[in-house]
Amino acid sequence: MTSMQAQRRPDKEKLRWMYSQMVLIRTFEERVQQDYMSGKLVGAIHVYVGEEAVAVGVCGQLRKDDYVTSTHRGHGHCIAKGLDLRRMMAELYGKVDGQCRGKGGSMHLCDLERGMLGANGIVSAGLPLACGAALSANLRHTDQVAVAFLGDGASNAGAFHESLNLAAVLKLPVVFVLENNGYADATHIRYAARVTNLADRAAGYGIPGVTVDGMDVLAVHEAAGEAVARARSMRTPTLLECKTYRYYGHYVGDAGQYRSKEEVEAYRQKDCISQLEQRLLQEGILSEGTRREYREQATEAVEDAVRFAQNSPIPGPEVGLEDVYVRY
Ligand SMILES: Cc1ncc(C[n+]2csc(CCOP(=O)(O)OP(=O)(O)O)c2C)c(N)n1
Ligand SMILES: [Mg+2]
Repeated sequence: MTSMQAQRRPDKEKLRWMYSQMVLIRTFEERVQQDYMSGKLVGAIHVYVGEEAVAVGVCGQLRKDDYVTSTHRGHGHCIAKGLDLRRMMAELYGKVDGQCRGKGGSMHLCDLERGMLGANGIVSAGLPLACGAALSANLRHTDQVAVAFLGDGASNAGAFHESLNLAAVLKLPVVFVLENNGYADATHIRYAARVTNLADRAAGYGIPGVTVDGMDVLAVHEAAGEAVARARSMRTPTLLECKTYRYYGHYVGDAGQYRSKEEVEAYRQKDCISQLEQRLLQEGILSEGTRREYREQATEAVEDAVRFAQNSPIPGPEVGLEDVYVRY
């Protein structure tokens, strides 16, 4: 896609891609949770289940050479940006064939060849990195764009405000994708902000702010298409808020007692995968058969990744100091 051709109305192929990607992310994470709880994975893990429409709707508008910075809840962003499932799983297993040779884990997944500049354990730290990537695109006179995913909690951090201002004044091609899932750990956003739509904060920096239903992948895809086109062709940043929800706790193992079963159930009723599935079945873009095929393919891909991860060796102590220092 060139700058002005950002796709707004997805064709059948793109719709099927969106469906298969959302199913793949969910299947991957359901398995990750199981394996974590049975003690096979290392480090802390935060899953994205329920929020898949945001990563897929946004990344569906990006090129391979566009940049993404992610968060501590990054599996969905990585999969939608095209990272290799085997290497991702090996990283979560702490094995030598992982993206960071097993030394990083869930919060350091990255793949520079695919523009994934990294998940990040520091809340809001991906935003300045996206500004830097976008500045480099401007200096190199390319039309690449950078997307920074962030949470509602991150939007209260200083780096958020500094990054939006910097992007506005330097005309950086960044799309700030604010995944408002209502909570920062156990704190509801109503205790932490006095605006209903966090996208309203964009006005303070003189850039467009847009709020969309983050459970609707088509709405996300359309709004992301406009924001990406604005960044590519006009170097104008956007704050795109997607209202979404995580079905599980803040981290794997968190019982999430700060919210009611009814609240979780209400969001599950609006599930992003079911919504798209119903629509595609009605429009004849999916059949019962292809629906099953996509789900089976996802299960097989995840099984394959798990086998790969299990067969990969644990890194030896000699890799401890590798990749730490760079010699110029
Ligand atoms: C700078 C910093 N402060 C606090 C934390 C601890 N912490 C990890 S995730 C999180 C909540 C983040 O909430 P949000 O940005 O809404 O993202 P979500 O978890 O909802 O995806 C906090 C406070 C951290 N990792 N980094
Ligand atoms: Mg949140």
